[in-house]
Amino acid sequence: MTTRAAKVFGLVALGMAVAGYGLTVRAADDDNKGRKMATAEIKQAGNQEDKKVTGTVKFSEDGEGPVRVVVDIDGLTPGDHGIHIHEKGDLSAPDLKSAGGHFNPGKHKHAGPNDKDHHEGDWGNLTADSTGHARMTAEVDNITLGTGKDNDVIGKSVIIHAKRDDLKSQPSGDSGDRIAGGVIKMDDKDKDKDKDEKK
Ligand SMILES: [Cu+2]
Ligand SMILES: [Zn+2]
Repeated sequence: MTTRAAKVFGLVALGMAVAGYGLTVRAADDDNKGRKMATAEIKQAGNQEDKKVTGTVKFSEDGEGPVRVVVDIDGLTPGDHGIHIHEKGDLSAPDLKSAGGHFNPGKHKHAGPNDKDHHEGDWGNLTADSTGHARMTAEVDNITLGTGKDNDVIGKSVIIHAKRDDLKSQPSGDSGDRIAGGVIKMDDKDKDKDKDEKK
């Protein structure tokens, strides 16, 4: 009994000590409750024959924080490719035109992600290396996951283009054909509970 009580006290003391340094320690269960995760599985457009573009765009958000985005794509032509969130989750057209224009609930102009005024869906360019692989991470504060607000991206799509986004041509950066895309869907929480990454 004594030993166990001492152990519990020790843990509490540790938690308080860490909190004193401005860090937040939460149990894994609490962490999962506050975290929202979504994924867009990227597949190549029906009209693209010679390339095999595949990959994922993963979204996560803790509480009210920014949305963290991790893009991981293979099968691209080396170089820059425009990448955006588009306003519709309809990828039925072989050229992906059914996805509509850039996600733009705030009625902005097309630009780069670092420009003051830009579409909520403007992520700029994804750069593929010589093997066709591209990875991009970002933290964006102008979109939300599953909130039902205007800037909720669940049910929208991520589209990758054949060419570089020039970050200025209206309405979409002159980035050419839509070569691949995926619909943004909330992850199945029960499925992800066990394989959640530890921080
Ligand atoms: Cu686009
Ligand atoms: Zn745009």
